[in-house]
Amino acid sequence: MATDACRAPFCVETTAPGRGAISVIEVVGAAGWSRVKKLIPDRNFARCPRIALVDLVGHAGPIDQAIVAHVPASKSFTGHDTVEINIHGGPACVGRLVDALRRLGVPLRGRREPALLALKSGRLDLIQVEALDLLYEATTFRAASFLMRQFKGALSAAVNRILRRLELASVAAGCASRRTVSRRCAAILRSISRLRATADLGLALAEPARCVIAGEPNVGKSSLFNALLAVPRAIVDPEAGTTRDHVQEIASRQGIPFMLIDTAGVASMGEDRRGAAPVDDAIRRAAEADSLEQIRKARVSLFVVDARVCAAHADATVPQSVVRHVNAKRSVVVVNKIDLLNAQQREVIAESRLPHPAQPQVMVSALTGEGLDQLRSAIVTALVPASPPVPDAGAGVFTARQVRILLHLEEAARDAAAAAGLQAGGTRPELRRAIVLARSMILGKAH
Ligand SMILES: Nc1nc2c(ncn2[C@@H]2O[C@H](COP(=O)(O)OP(=O)(O)O)[C@@H](O)[C@H]2O)c(=O)[nH]1
Ligand SMILES: [Mg+2]
Repeated sequence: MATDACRAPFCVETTAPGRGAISVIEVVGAAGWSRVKKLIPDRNFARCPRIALVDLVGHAGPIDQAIVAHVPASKSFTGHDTVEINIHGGPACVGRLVDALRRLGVPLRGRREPALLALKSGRLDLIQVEALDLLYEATTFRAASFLMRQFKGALSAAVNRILRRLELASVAAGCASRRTVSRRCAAILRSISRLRATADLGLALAEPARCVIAGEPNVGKSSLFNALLAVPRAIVDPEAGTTRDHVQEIASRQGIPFMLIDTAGVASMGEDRRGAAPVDDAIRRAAEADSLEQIRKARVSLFVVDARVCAAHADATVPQSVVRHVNAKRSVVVVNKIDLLNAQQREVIAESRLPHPAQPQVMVSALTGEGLDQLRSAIVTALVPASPPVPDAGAGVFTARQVRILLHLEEAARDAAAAAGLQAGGTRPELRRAIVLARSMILGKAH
């Protein structure tokens, strides 16, 4: 197949940029091998071994000692001739090699390029490419093994099974009875719905959801952030307004990763700011604006309130400016500093529901660690609200694109089931639409 890669080789930095013992640069494309050989002055190498330790020398002098491996098109995962170059890690060696390759007509491209090439040559489907992309970034073992299963084709196989059943139902629509076609469509619809139910967990595993810690200054947000991470990452101080820029770190619970974000917080409306220096006030306003932006972007919000304030007046806890941004389903009210309360005060707070009755409320002490386990569980429940059939065992939906197509597919299957109840042959347009959708889910064709 004459593709771009055959005509114009390119290279990618497979390993993450930065310092490391080894960096791997891949040169993809038929002409790549002959270009790389121009960097190898060793005459013995002309006998062309598949893998060798060699000195690389470019236009500006020595580049590095490298292990060079030639993977022919038939064996490479892209379906194209590939040269894998292992050099010492670090920006200097990599920079010199990339520069030398560029001068030989081998430009540097993005890390996704080989996978996209594999998609073009039919070695991978789009679902597998999506899984591979996310696998590079996986932060928990559970997420990595889930994504590896999808990379190996679990979800593609599940969608392919649905696709085959849709095709059979479409054929049956021309000859079978109304009841038979209707029953088949209903069964397909159930399979699609089951697959869609895996999305919450699949999406949560695939990428760490943003989980913001919000609330007024000094309620203990940074203390809670540190306690949940179990490292003193953010600065804690009795003085209000210590945190300004937001600070973020990946955390996880039950193998579900989330990006915990500590914010400056949002002060109560009407708070007295007289006497504040104009510069301080400007910084505080910028920090508040950033906090609100973080709340807006977050999938889950933890609204921290001071237990003593709650005990004093049960409703004056979360500023209205913050409540406006709350998605009641995906937020948790965290009553912090309960170590400072007596038993009677604790009881009063435990019975109150703030600020929405539907919101989960957890009582904690960032100082003593009390209640932190319940808080971690509450975060997981907020991330994965329903308890779906766990996709760890098999196929799972894991990108917004897949969910979008699956919703359309479900709708088409439902319409087909309804149409089949009236007339078997009437299901054909809906089934055809469903077939196109199922194919586009696997192959990424426009629908
Ligand atoms: N007693 C008690 N003090 C706490 C607790 N959490 C935080 N603090 C204190 O409250 C003050 C403000 O904490 P900080 O985390 O900086 O609050 P932030 O402004 O919301 O980030 C500090 O003096 C902390 O030591 C807690 O659970 N119990
Ligand atoms: Mg803080």
